[in-house]
Amino acid sequence: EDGSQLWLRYTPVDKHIAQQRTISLQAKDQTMQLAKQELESYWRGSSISLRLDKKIKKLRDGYQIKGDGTGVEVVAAEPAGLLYAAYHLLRLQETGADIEHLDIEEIPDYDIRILNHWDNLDRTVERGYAGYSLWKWDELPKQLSPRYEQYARANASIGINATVLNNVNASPQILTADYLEKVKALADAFRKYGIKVYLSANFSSPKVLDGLSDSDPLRKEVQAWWVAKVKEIYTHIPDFGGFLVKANSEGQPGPQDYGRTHADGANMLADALKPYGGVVMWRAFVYNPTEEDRAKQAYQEFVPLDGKFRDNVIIQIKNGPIDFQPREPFTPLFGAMEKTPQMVEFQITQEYLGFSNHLVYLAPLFKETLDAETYSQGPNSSVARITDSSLGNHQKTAISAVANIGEDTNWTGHHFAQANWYAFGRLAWNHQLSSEQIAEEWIYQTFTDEPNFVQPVRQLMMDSREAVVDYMMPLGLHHIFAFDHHYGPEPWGDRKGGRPDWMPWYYHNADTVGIGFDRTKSGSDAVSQYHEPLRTLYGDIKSCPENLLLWFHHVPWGHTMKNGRTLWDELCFRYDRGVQDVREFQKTWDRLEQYIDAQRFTEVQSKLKIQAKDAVWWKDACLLYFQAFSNMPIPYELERPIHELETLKKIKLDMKHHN
Ligand code: BDP
Repeated sequence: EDGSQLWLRYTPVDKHIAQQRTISLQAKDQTMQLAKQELESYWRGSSISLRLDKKIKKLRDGYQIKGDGTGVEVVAAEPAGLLYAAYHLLRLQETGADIEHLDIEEIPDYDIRILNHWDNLDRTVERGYAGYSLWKWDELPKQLSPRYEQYARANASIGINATVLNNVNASPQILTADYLEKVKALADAFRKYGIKVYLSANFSSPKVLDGLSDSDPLRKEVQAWWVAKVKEIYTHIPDFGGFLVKANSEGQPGPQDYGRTHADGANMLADALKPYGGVVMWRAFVYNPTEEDRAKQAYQEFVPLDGKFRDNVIIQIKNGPIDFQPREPFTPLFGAMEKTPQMVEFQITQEYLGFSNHLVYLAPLFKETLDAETYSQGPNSSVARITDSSLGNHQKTAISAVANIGEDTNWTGHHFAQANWYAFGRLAWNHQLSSEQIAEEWIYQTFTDEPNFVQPVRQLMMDSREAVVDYMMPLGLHHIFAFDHHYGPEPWGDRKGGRPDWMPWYYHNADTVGIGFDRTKSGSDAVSQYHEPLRTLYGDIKSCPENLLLWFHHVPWGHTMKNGRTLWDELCFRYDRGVQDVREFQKTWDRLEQYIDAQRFTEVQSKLKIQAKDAVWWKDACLLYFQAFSNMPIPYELERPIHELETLKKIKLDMKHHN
């Protein structure tokens, strides 16, 4: 067991069973045929009839399943719906549900459920920790790796229906005729699994690829270039999804290079895509090294543009206002642009969460954002309801996440990182599913249904996100990572001449008085970007949730926390708790050896050792460094540091990210 099968470890049904039941379908469509094939190979229940009824439009690409004990009837309005139903039936079977008596209707919460690959054309993956890119550009379009189809199947099995193939820091080359041939080959391989291909577009492409004097979106020549390019793409790929764009952000080109707005840029691309039904996902991840708090900048830049975007533009917004930290409040831009479709961008790849070394189950993090109340239209205005179009009436809804997939045999580097890919797909389909349920389904299908294994592993997964928050950045601390690679701690980090908003001190502000970022009215006033009652709740040190305290406040070391401890003591306890949690994960895991295969058992065991060491590294580095400001002892009942701060400061990791 090397993890290559992911959660798709179905055993083929024996001939005897197969002869006793039929899977019937009247259709030639290849997606529907695939649904039939999957059931023929693996379904152990009674006969199934699969039917397409285009009239039941409300189902979109969902399905209805009815089973009365003698047979199962599946209806969908689109071919992909039948495929998703087939995988749902197999999921029920593999998780031990009753597969004969069924009365199910499932309609996905989002139209576009999309992975963002940060894959470069040289096959390095930005912030990727599972080896090189899956896409073998040099072999394409002639040679097709078998993994393309396996990848598509895995996605389809959890309802993911779209993928952006290349990095948001996009090479213009992806839009050349040569590369479009290669992209077409991938699109062709994915199509029957219901997956549409999208591309990240470099805003300067007209200038770089065809020598136009500039890429000004208001110039006719530039607009015509995009119209022609889009036409070329659609002749290759008639169901092409559209563009994802990172513009005027971290050095990427964009409309502002020509004094134009994000809306001008997005609309030019949207107009070119419109005749084909394509969409533009325009990222709101923008910030500059100015006097203004980085956390406020996306809101300041985008809110004034509300109502100015074409209806096939969706603003893609990271879950938190800074950058995929272990914990952030939701980005206040959600719910602040009533006339503009918005989508969440999560990060499945663990850039800030221990790469593929740490076991961190991300469903609770995803749900924390989706369930977050924005109060934009009073109560019941969660991020989920804003983005799934329950509030407002948007043409197409979407949800995205940066993939953690690479060439590694087990796809994601850590066996448990597969669960985060799985969880994203399941939540994109139904954001009401609980993290526990998703974890449990995944464990059943990936490992075993043995309750003595399922229960403790589910608990371990559920505890893992709080553990990483505790040993890295408790109480609202953020971005105190080592420069650039973002793996280990570097709260002391400072680069001469470097951008302040990339330096840890910018975020923690530790001094002899206290620690934390004052985002209240007396500070950067980022709290004011939130609707009431959040503005008041976050803005008052007495009511601010403690897990976000240092995000919103600069708090004196001696401040009394809810449990009576001082802030300093509580910080020490949290770091220590994170370390103890990982130690517990190790004990839990070691007890489970008898239930699973040796390979995956030992591989996870070794990763937990790294995680335990890293947790102590984080704790010692942060506490020893902050102690120089607090001047208080680490509470004596806690384990003592085992590192010297000066030694930790010298650690240099060879973990340059590929950019
Ligand atoms: C940050 C990454 C950087 C990405 C950037 C982005 O450090 O590599 O290019 O986000 O999302 O998290 O554009």
